[in-house]
Formats: sequence, structure tokens, C-alpha cells
Amino acid sequence: MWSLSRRAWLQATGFASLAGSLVGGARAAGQSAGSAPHPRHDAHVMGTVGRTSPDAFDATAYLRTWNFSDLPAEERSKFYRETPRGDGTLLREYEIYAADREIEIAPGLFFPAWTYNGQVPGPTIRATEGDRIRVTFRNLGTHPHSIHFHGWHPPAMDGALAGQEVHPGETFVYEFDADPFGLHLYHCHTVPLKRHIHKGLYGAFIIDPKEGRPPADELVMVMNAFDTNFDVENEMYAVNTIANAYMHEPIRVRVGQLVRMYLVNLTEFDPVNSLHLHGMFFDVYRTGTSLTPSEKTDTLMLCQGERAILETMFRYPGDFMFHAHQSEFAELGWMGLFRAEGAPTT
Ligand SMILES: [Cu+2]
Repeated sequence: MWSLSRRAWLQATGFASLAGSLVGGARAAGQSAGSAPHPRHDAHVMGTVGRTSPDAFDATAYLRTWNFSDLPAEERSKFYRETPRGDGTLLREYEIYAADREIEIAPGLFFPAWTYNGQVPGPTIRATEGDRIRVTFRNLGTHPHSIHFHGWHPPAMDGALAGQEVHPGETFVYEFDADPFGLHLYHCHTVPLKRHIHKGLYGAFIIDPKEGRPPADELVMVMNAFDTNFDVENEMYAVNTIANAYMHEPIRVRVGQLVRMYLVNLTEFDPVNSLHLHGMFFDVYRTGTSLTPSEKTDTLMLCQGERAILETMFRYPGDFMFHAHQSEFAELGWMGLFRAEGAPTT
């Protein structure tokens, strides 16, 4: 079991950006009063050193996976099936289970998570407005859990009311219509809630409008964080669990192609999280159900549980940084790169 203070953890995992700053500061202090006190940053490599194993969780594959689309057909059918209905909609059936599992959240750093289907975030669930969703939930973990979906559903399907927790070894079937369209989420709603969510029981839930959205390269991005020493404060922040995953393996996009990010904030213990994208602006469709963007910005702040769909088009090839605009979060793992390829559009 890891039990590290924030500072010890930084040192242990080699967060070079902070280490570089400290080295630079020491050098600056040694300079004469007359010289410019500008710190040097010789070792200014941002982020973690080394890689996590992609065998257990592949952060790049997660971006573009929904309804278990990463699995071969036969394997996929064990977890996801769709059946046409008479009215043109689909019955979408999911097999979701809760399981305790140690997950690697930074190179060599393991967190004792509670997971949906062995991964954090859980599998992305995606339907079209009007579809029927049926989720068979098995609790294979050691604590009571549930699944609480955002969106319209009757109270019996809420997963949050008294007596609705699913005990270890038990099964419950959630069934409801996909309504309304928008970017939603799902999470465990068993008390103590902050612990059950923070341990990793959450995922993205996308409902597409019937008429669809314009074609785009679509990415699921869940802002999350981990309290590795259980002091009700996070030691590590990320988008999609693994610190700096996309610094090491930039998200590849095409210049001139519409990029749509499904951004969900499931950070526990901090009231807000944010995303800032370098070198461009994006359209924002905030939590709700609308096809009209509410703003055009380069920085977005979301409260815990809030979501936003972001759309943009890269104009120039090259690397574009994105990160939480809370500097502390960024330096504790929540930073990545887009790598745009293709000829400039302007
Ligand atoms: Cu739970």
C-alpha cells in the first residue's frame, strides 16, 4: 500500500518540472545581487519519467472507445449487444461489473481502485436519443456499490436511494430510455459518496441527438485525480487517469478536421477542475442538451460532475499543449499534448 505525502510522491516519481524549478531556484540564489535573478531550467522536462503498462489500461485507446468498440466482435458481445426495435431505435445491453483492482496511475505507482470492468474511468456508454438502455450490473467487489446514471429515469433506476446499493455478489438490472441527448456521466452513488467516486467508480455516458452531430474525430476525456495516501487531498491529477499519458504519447489529430472532445469532470476533493488548450479557441456545449454552443473560449472551468463538449479545428501542424489551468494540477500530472498533422489551413 502506498502512503506518500504530496512532496515525497513528487520526488519518488521524478516530476522533473518541479525538480527543475527547485534546481533553478537554488542556482539563482547563489548568484550575485547585481545579476538578473532569473532561474535556470536546465532539467525542465515536464511530467513523469517512464511509462505505465498499456496492457491494463491504454489511455490512447480509451479516448476513442465506446460501447466496448476496442474488443474483437466475439469478446465484445459478452459486454455489449444491440438489437433493433420496431420504431427504428436500438435496445443496447451492457454487462458492467464492479471489481477491486490495483491500477497504475503513474509509472510504478499503483492505486487500490474500485473499478467498473477493471478500468478507471469505466467503459464509455454511448447511445442515441430514444434508444433503450439495459445495464446488468454485477457487484464482484468487496463493498456495496451501484450505478447512478444522469438523465431521465424513474426513481427505481436511480441507484442512489435508500436500499438501492447492490451488495457484493448481487446483481441489479438498470433499464431506462436514453434521454435527453447530451454528454452525461455515471457513477457509484453508495455512501460515503466521495470515497466511492474517488476510488474510481465513474464513466462517461454519451447520448447522441437523433439527427447526429457533424462528423468529427471524437475523444473522451475524463478529468480525474487520486488521493494516494487517503488524507482527503489529491496527490495526482490527470485526464483519463494516467499522469501525463498524453505528454508521452500525444493525441494525434488532423489539421483542418473537426475535433470533438467529450470532457467530464470527476475530480473528487477539489471543487473545480479546468482545461486550457494552447494556440486556439474552441466552441463549448456545456452540461445540458443543446446543439448551440454557449461560448467560444480557450479555458473552461467545470465543477465536479459538470461536463462540456468542446469543438475545434486545428489550423496549424505541430504540438499543442493542454492542461488544467490550476498550475498545481498541471504539475501533478494533468498536462498533455495534441499533435496535429497535415498542411496548415491558413
Ligand atoms: Cu461504490
